[in-house]
Amino acid sequence: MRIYIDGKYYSEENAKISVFDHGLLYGDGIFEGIRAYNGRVFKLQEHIDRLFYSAKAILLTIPMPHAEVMRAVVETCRRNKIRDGYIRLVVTRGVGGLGLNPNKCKRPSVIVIADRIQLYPPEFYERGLEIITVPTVRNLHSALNPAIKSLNYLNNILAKIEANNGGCEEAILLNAEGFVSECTGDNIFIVKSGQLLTPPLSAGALYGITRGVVIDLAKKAGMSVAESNLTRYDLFNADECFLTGTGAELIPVVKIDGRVIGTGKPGRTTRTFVEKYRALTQTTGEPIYES
Ligand code: PXG
Repeated sequence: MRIYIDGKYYSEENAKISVFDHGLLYGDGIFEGIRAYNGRVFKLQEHIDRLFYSAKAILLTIPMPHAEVMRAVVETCRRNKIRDGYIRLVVTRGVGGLGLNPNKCKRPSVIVIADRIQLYPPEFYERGLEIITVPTVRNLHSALNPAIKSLNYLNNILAKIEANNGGCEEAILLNAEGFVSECTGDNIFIVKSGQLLTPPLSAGALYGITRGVVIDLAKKAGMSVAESNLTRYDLFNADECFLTGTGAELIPVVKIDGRVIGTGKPGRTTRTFVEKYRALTQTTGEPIYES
């Protein structure tokens, strides 16, 4: 495997960063998780835009322009002969001292890892997931805005541990007001009386790229879509529920906190979105290889 770090490509053994990098010392940095399908990088522009938005929010200057970051992602895929894969793009604050002052970090580091994708088991999609609400509350947007895809994922990790301890793969996080925000690595949607509903960003959700694609697909299909605050009660009484994320794509949810959702099987609307999303991933994106 060849890994991109600051303009150079290294073998797995030699791809190393300093123990003084503030990405390690303080979780001071940002990242993106991107997928490649069928020789193309899916929604690359959107991921790079979000990376730059995250950077702006934490006053981090990415030391290269958008186009160059895009080229680094595509070139890393090419050098690793990726057609279908998973790309992790990381920007750290860089090497500094043992104090938290980021001004001591002279140059942020840009890292691109492109690997084969570890797909979720097919039964997740066929049967649907059972998920639970966990005690860990979503970060306050006035403290650390969950819209920032930062290297500090402890809020999500704690929720994931609590889900796992409860025998579930995924957790629903509520925000401090008790409204549904999202899951640990996925956005959440419900279908109710023909309408598609998902929490707004102000509820503590990440501006998910898969979320955006699903909203567009729904609007194109003439479906009513609303970004509105949802309570657990709304989830329990939904006709259908599903999660969206780059890694997961769309996963149906069939049980929440012991309540069966809809018929207890993946719903028809959810299955339609799964098919449309998969078709899009196979036919669109930034080409990795010259055609
Ligand atoms: N919420 C959170 C907190 C996330 O981290 C999403 C929603 C979905 O966003 P996208 O843009 O992917 O639709 C994410 C994204 C992983 C992995 O390795 C996690 C994500 C993306 C890719 C891989 O678990 N999370």
